[in-house]
Amino acid sequence: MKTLDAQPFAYSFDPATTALIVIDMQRDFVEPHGFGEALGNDVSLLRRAIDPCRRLLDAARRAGLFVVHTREGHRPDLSNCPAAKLTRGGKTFIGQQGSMGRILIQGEPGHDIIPELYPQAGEPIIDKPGKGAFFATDLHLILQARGIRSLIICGVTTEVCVQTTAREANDRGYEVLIPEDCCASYFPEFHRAALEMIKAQGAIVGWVSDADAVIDALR
Ligand code: TIU
Repeated sequence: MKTLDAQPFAYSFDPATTALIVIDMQRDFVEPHGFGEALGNDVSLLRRAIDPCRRLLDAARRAGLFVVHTREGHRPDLSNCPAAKLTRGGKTFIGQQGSMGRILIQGEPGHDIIPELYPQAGEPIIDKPGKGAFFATDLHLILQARGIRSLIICGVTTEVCVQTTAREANDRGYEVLIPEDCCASYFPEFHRAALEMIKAQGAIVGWVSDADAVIDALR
């Protein structure tokens, strides 16, 4: 077992039953001219998470942790995009043409993971139609087959896909740890509030720490 300083109290995990999940570090969210920017957001706020994620990903790979990546997106014919989701976003809609291809559509350049955090062979990529990584995907099955019990969750955005995935994981019986500098939001106050909610009431959803603490524990 490895133990690290975390909030609201120390967190222990067994690397053999722990997976690192990198949520939606896609060009559409993190790079200029994608979905995130089209929604009116400043992507530089999300780019802060790239370097901590990169360092943690390197450490996790060295320590032999199971690594999983997710991407949010839809089929080109939009058949797995609910009408309620298609109409959101103000002036920009899923499936519209952007400068990195059709927005949040599988197979388009903007849908892919940023080069800095690109998956390696053997690291599953979960394509998900929703915000949570467990909804309408085989993630739970893949984790169960590997005997995974604890998740370290990174990625974007903190209060949307990271938080939704953390809550889904908690309800499925996983321990959840979020390194706060490895996730980010277009709204820094939402990032802070989401992490407060997760660790409140004695880690009601999970624990919060940072990249350096997890990397030290993995050494
Ligand atoms: N818009 C926003 O903050 N997030 C998303 O739409 N998806 C994810 O968080 N991945």
